[in-house]
Amino acid sequence: MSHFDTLITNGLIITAADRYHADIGIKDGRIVALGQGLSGAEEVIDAAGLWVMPGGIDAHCHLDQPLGDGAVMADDFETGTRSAAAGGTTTVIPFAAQQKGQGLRAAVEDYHRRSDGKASIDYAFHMIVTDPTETVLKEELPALIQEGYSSFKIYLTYDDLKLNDREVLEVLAMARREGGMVMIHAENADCIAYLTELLESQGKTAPRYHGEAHSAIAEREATHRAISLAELIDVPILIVHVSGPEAIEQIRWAQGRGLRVYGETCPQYLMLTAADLDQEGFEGAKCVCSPPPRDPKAQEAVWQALENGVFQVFSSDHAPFRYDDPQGKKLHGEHADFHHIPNGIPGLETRLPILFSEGVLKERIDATRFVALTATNPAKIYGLYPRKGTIAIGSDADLTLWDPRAPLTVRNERLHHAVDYTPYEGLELTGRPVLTLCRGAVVSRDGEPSVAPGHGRFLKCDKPQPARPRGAAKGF
Ligand code: DUC
Ligand code: ZN
Ligand code: ZN
Repeated sequence: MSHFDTLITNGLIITAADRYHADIGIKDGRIVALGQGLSGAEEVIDAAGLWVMPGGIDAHCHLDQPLGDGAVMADDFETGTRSAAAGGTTTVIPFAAQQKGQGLRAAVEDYHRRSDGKASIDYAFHMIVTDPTETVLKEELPALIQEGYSSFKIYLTYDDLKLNDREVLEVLAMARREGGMVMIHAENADCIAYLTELLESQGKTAPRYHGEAHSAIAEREATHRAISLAELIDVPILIVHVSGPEAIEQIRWAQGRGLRVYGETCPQYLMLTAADLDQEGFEGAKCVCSPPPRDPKAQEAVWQALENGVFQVFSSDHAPFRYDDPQGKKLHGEHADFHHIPNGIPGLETRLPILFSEGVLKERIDATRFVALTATNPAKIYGLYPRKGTIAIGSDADLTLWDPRAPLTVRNERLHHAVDYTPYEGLELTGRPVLTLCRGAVVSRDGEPSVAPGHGRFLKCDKPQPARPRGAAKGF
């Protein structure tokens, strides 16, 4: 009988800490050996010339999320996870979203029904808390955090999602007591509403004005407020989808003062600008997302913050709406005011190739930081480490083999999501994930999904160590 189910030989292994040549022995979906000259396997994969990295963790994506306004997400767990796998990702963490008036447990149960048996890669759930009633704060959230749903997102904007400052404080105090990780969408709702009305009163309703309404100042103010509220409670937070220098400065300031404030950014803030919203006709709607892409100086600031450690996490914020679809971007027709356009852009499959090509190969970040940002840090921050996010004995055999020389042109027709466009059409990249394994099974080969839906398993998350408060018990 063979020692191993699979051996990956001759590859250059890259983790968040090291790079070295070694073979990887896999048994029952786990890594059981790392060494040189390993032998005795059912299947041998020769990785000569390839880089072997932990499979990507996309810790912020939206799949089959029910929305109250008639819009429908194009991707469910089947199409979303096959697309993620083709792009080198082996775990996704989408959101079980509470509707106002709904219990949180009901939202989680509903999301299990939506995902059961459909995913081709592993998945955990964050929650979205929109209605922090006493039952939610005192009973449902503490129990759910204990049961493996240890992170959740709150919003400071969007009428149907936002919490006021008092509610944020109550939620943060609960997170501190229970050990949950709080993700915050930081934009100032009143600033956006004011600017939206002003622009509309001047007849400025085209998609490009979405960028003006979602001012970077509104993002900066909300980021600072989120940090202040978290400092008051003494609890770590993570600011999601940071778009530029204004918010980055706030996060860096907080980190400089020793606060546990983490930051996340996404490919759209590296690759798109306000000019992408300003296209012929309604085309700009394809790039409407919040916060919006800004300008080349903002892109540069985002690159720097990836390099210098202000950001810990790089996610897609995949929010899939078809363009030519009355349930998608054209929910209110092709002449809709910008603020009626569903927010979000697709990116599950392009997230890793973009950062690999534009970040690693262009030497803006090194390969170990790429691994930290795309796999190891999200695993640690959301309670999946060391099962996920690294290459170590005992970890799940979630691996992506990269050909660092292969050219890759992004074409929507070659992607595997159910969205009818990519904002990166025609983008020329270098480096491709040529083989992706999730728990030892090949889930994509040469950019094509290769596993049936249902391979993916639900993951319970531990209470994350980075969610622990800094110290002094405050009696909250
Ligand atoms: N903004 C969000 O907050 N979520 C989904 C997509 C987006 O653009
Ligand atoms: Zn958000
Ligand atoms: Zn999002």
